[in-house]
Amino acid sequence: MAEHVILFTGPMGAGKTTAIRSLSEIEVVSTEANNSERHIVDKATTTVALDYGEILIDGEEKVRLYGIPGQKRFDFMWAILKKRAKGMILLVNSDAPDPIGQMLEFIDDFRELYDRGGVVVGVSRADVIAGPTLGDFSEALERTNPDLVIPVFTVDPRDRDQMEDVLLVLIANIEMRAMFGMTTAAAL
Ligand SMILES: Nc1nc2c(ncn2[C@@H]2O[C@H](COP(=O)(O)OP(=O)(O)OP(=O)(O)O)[C@@H](O)[C@H]2O)c(=O)[nH]1
Ligand SMILES: [Mg+2]
Repeated sequence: MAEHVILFTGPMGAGKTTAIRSLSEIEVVSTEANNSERHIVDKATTTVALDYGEILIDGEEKVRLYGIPGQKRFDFMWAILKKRAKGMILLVNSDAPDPIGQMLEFIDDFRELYDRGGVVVGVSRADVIAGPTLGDFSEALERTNPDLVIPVFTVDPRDRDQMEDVLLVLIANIEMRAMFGMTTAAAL
């Protein structure tokens, strides 16, 4: 059975845990703790280690969904989680202080997931604040990483159908790049 390992990355409050809960067909493993940084992102809990869920695509391809903690102080988990993943959904919330800067930082930090599979960007919380446009995100990507092809979408992580569309675009992208020999192998 074909299998994919996808990592959800992005800053605190972008909706990684929410997205995995929307998509997963098994009970999600979460590691939420009280958020002591409510002055930065006002929500009750934050991920301190990882999220894990699973979904079957087309009834035969198992997709393992992992989420990172957004806070940098837990970035030791980033190194562990990025080892096996072969693709990334990078969520960036429109209401982050510098959403485009955040996106570019995460692309740099998780660049190997592009090389191994592929990356899509989902801009969340676009209903909360009128932040940069999708064009602004794409232009910044093209300017800083002209060799990468990364689709950018607006997405609401609370909406299962929207998340599934983004996931299917990523999987198609990964499979296409693998078929053309454009990807590298993951470390074991
Ligand atoms: N209005 C609105 N709310 C959203 C949207 N996306 C996510 N949210 C809410 O924003 C919050 C996101 O929280 P989490 O899913 O915990 O975010 P996270 O990325 O896992 O954050 P950390 O684990 O702390 O890094 C939740 O309360 C969601 O319901 C959106 O597009 N619109
Ligand atoms: Mg989380």
